[in-house]
Amino acid sequence: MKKDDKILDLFKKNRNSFLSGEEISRALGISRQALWKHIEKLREIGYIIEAVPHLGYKLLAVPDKILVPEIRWNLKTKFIGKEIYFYESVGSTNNVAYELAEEGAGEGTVVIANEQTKGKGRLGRKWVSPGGRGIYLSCVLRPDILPNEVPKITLVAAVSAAKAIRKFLHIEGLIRWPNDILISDRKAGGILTELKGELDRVNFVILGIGINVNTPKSALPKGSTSLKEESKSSKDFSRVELVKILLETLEKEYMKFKEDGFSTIRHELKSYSCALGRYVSITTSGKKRFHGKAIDINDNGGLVVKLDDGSRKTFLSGDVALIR
Ligand code: BT5
Repeated sequence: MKKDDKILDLFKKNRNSFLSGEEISRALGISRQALWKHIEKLREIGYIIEAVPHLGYKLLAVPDKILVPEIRWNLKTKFIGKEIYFYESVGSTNNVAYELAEEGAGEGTVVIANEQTKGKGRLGRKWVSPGGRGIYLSCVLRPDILPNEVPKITLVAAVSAAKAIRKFLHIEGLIRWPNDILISDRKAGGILTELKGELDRVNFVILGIGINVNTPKSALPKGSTSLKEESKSSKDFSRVELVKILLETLEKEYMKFKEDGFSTIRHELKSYSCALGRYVSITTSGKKRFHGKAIDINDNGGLVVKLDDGSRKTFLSGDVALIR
């Protein structure tokens, strides 16, 4: 644990009492002067720490920001989020994570930003990422799979995001295959998976997840929504809390996928899927459009559609629009 994290940990374990400077310094093995510098640094970030002569220090309030020590505190993961890079503003967290992965960043390294100025969707599309409102994070993964299996990672992430939203808010987050998170048929989150690999080898995968948490509809593209809008809450939600749940859920689902293969994920994916049983239109990357009823998600994560002419077609990627 870093020194700042340790100080915060001590404060949080002693929420209602003062801790003397001597006690804290001793626990950390640093001088009183060094402790004072750490306290000043935490105050600059926005922590409100009371200091009373002869009594010591007490943590009064944690700032409502995305703070790495807050994400790390009590985070129940083994490798996802053990290394976290935070940026106040960045082009795209996926690009930063990609560069870090090229430099050797380990599996589970997370890049998170308060704002993205060039947030990316699939196929060169944009992801609107206003500051201070949403979650924009990317995770470096190094799965031992073939490149053609990487789309399954998107599905693992979609299940994780939908589950995390349900745990956090008890709101029904559904998955619009393959990478959209919808609430009441409106898009509240998306996933962008990129990879570096060769024909038969994956070097690394960058898994990008965007969730509109407190974002007002007015700041979002038409047809999209946020958790705050859907819950009709007047208060903002804690993005840090949701990030923690998301990272913990992602690690669990990813481990399931690595250990047991795709079958368990497929089962969950089907139960969270809003397209199954509905009449959809699906546009492939070649801009060809098909219509039919979505009937299954197969063992490879492909969407099986019964087309209007009665034939069945399995899609491995594409954009789905729900028609009825
Ligand atoms: C996605 O693409 O949905 C992938 C989104 C991934 C975003 C994360 S944030 C962290 C990481 N860093 C990045 O740079 N990206 C990832 P796609 O299925 O292509 O959807 C893109 C379309 O969604 C756009 O063309 C808009 O129509 C719509 N859209 C854009 N911003 C949105 C938002 N904030 N909420 C809902 N819909 C949005």
